[in-house]
Amino acid sequence: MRLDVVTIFPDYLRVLDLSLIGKAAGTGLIDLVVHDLRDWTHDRHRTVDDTPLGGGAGMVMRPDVWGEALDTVLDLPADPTAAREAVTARRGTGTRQVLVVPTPAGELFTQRTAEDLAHADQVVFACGRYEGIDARVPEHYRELGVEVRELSIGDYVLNGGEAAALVIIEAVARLRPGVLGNPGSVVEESHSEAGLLEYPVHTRPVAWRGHDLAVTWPGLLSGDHPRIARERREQAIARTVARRPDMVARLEAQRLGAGDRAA
Ligand code: 6GU
Repeated sequence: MRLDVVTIFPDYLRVLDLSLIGKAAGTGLIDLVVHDLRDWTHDRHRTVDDTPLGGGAGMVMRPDVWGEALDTVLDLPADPTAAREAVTARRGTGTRQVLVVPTPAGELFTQRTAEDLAHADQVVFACGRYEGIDARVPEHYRELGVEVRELSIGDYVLNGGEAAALVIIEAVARLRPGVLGNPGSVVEESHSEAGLLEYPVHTRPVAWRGHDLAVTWPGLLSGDHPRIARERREQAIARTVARRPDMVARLEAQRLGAGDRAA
């Protein structure tokens, strides 16, 4: 899998060199390239932004600079007709390229989105700063037939897309075969399938600072695996009810939907 990040802060992504993803990059499982957007400017000041048309606060990133950068990284000709043909041809060969634009105004990035992106051949991240990237940029690549995902990692505001790109890269890369040490930990974790949070985990010592698992969770030490599975599921449900009422509402909606189909 090829990952490209275009940013005005390439150093921001250097932490990836220290991570599992950086190690995967070393083995060729993941090919990660970070690009400096300013490499596609032509003026002395390497300008990437301008004031918002129609007025308002902050600065907006220029579409011309982004266009040249993304044509290069997506390997597309600048001419829209030729680009459209290149995209169609590539899709015909089953090659999947996705342009991800991190933005607080995007659709919510979830484990489902990560699972989907993990099937792509190339994911290109266009990291905006200031008030964002000129809206014609994602529009243009969508018109060319490129799969474009404008994604938000949650309901809060960051100063730029770089931290969001780091989050998305880690969530996606660990789903690729060979990137994570233990593939079992991919299936049992929170948000994977059941729509429940993960149950609490424990290790030795059995008694620690007055918290004795032999007292609070005798089932855990019983060796009775059906009982352990049952108690873990109860814990997962209790936790989800307490912490994530939104997930409980979705579970109930799903169950109602299934019942309607059965009736
Ligand atoms: Cl993807 N970008 C920014 N700037 N802020 C965010 C975000 C993304 N997701 C949540 N907040």
